[in-house]
Amino acid sequence: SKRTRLIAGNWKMNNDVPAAKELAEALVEQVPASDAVEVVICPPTIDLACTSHKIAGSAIKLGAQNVYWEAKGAYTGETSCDMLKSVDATYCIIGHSERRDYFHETDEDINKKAKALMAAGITPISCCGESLEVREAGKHVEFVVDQIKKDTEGLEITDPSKYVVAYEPIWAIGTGKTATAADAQEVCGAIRATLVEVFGQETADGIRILYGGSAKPENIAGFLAEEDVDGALVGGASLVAESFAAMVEKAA
Ligand code: G2H
Repeated sequence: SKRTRLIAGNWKMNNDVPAAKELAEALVEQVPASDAVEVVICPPTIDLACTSHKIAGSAIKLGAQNVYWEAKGAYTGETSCDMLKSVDATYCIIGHSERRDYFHETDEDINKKAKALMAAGITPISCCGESLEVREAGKHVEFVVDQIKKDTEGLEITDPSKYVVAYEPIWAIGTGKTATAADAQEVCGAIRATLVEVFGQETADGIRILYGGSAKPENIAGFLAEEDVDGALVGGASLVAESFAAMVEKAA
């Protein structure tokens, strides 16, 4: 397709500073460089600076897992876009289902984060996805379409390679239960159609849509073979250098 694939590792709340340095070093050694695939790792906030230092000069790019939309001030515990830029982070995950569930993030919050990141020149990886309950009710497509509309409201996208969507069915996250490639394509196709409605065909054609949820070396090729799946957001398998490198290799 006309889109460069993207494999992003979401370390979640794993790896202290020494462990992050070690994993970053192993990734620099093992992840193959290829023009066909962009590679991003998203360590915890406390690891961003040391990881950035370790991957400098390699083909691996840095992303954060969260951001706050205000520029600075009395927001205890939060991290601004400029702070992310100061460690050369060029991507940031927003709206992961764990943040929606455990930290009560709303589509409105996610929309504000996307706007702040894009104004700062950082590429959002904006997550969406339905629960098991919604899927069993057969309402997964309309649920995700509604999230996309709310999360993208009022966004102006000039470079479609600088806005990324990740579809992560919540029932497939960290559970070992994967959606089938056809399940992923059904929703990713509907996401693309919604992006066409919101931004027009040309922009929508350039936006990467990732699949997430127990993606691993054994199943990634099946997802990538689908028309509207342009990469993966990888949790568990991104914590082992060999596995993450193998996934990049399969995408290259
Ligand atoms: C979904 C995914 C990465 P895992 O949360 O964001 O995690 O691959 O462990 O299911």
